[in-house]
Amino acid sequence: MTVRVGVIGTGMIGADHMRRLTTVVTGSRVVAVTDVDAERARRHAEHAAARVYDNGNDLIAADEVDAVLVASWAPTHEEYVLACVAAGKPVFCEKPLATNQAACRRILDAEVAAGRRLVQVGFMRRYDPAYRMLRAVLQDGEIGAPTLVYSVHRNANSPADYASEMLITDTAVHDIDIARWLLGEEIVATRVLTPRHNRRAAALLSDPLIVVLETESGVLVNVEVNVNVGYGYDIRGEVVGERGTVALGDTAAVVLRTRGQRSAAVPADWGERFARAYDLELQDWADSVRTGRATGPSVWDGYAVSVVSDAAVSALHTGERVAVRLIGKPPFYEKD
Ligand code: NAD
Ligand code: ISE
Repeated sequence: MTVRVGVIGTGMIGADHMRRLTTVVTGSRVVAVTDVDAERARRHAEHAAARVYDNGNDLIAADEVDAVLVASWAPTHEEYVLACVAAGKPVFCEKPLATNQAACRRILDAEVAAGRRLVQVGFMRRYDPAYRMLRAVLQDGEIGAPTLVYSVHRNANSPADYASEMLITDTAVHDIDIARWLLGEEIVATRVLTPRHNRRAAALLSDPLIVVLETESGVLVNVEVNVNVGYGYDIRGEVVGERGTVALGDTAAVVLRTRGQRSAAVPADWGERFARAYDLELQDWADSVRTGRATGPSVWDGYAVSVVSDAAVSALHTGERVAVRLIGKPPFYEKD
């Protein structure tokens, strides 16, 4: 069976995901497209030979659409994901699942009421081969029990309309999710520290930030969010254990040595750094739609990350340590 996908939002990542679903992923085809920028939707639909819909709700309801990929702006995610769940259609939603914990909770409750996994969230780092190897080392027990995690998330530039809270809600959400996944435990509290402002960033943007996360067992996760570093897209991660450490390796395919210098390229952006991870996450999603067995980042992961990110936004505003309170447990479905 070929999964017939409808795509909502054909901006930067939506268009790239369309290309993947059309030319990289096996067993999927994009049949329907919509965007509030109708011209953009038409242009991308033409490449994929897909039909253009006037709006997301019509696309979700269409008989020709088996599953939906939501890559529109974050404030629109809740409405579309809820509509997919109500229609019983599997949905891949780009991060964040929704803009706050109350909205994520509504989606979680809706999926639980539907009684089966329908939602996958776009936390693609879980599919990155390097992060997977790092997690395997941790699980082998090679470095002993973890005590500290360092996570560096640097972007070359941030968009002009970026607000300080977005360093957390749009960027650090990846680090929050990967820390939970690597350590296999939830975050219980957070603090946010604000170093001197990077003058490359907009005057009112609190950039960079240090987000400190505390886990259930007492591991401290130190996240540097730094979104105007200019030199490229730099993602680093290291876990310190009781008798060793494990860190992500360098991403460069080659290292140049010449004129007394040694150099290696830094990826330009997320599209380059995580290209393979995006391929694997969408292949996994398409496979899960076909088999009915979903294993990717779940609605619970989307909810848990949003509770932490809401707490971190509050910590940014107050300067206080803020406790994280998750309500309930990851849902269990008979079919899982
Ligand atoms: P973008 O602005 O380039 O694209 C968003 C598109 O959605 C635009 O074309 C816009 O016209 C369209 N849109 C907005 N509201 C809509 C609506 N109601 N219905 C249909 N279309 C609508 O943004 P982007 O960078 O592609 O980001 C989109 C989403 O993907 C965001 O949630 C973002 O956080 C996420 N994202 C994830 C990653 C990742 O690494 N996983 C990377 C980039 C973006
Ligand atoms: C973007 O939306 C992403 O999700 C990228 O992975 C992240 O690095 C970037 O900061 C976000 O703006």
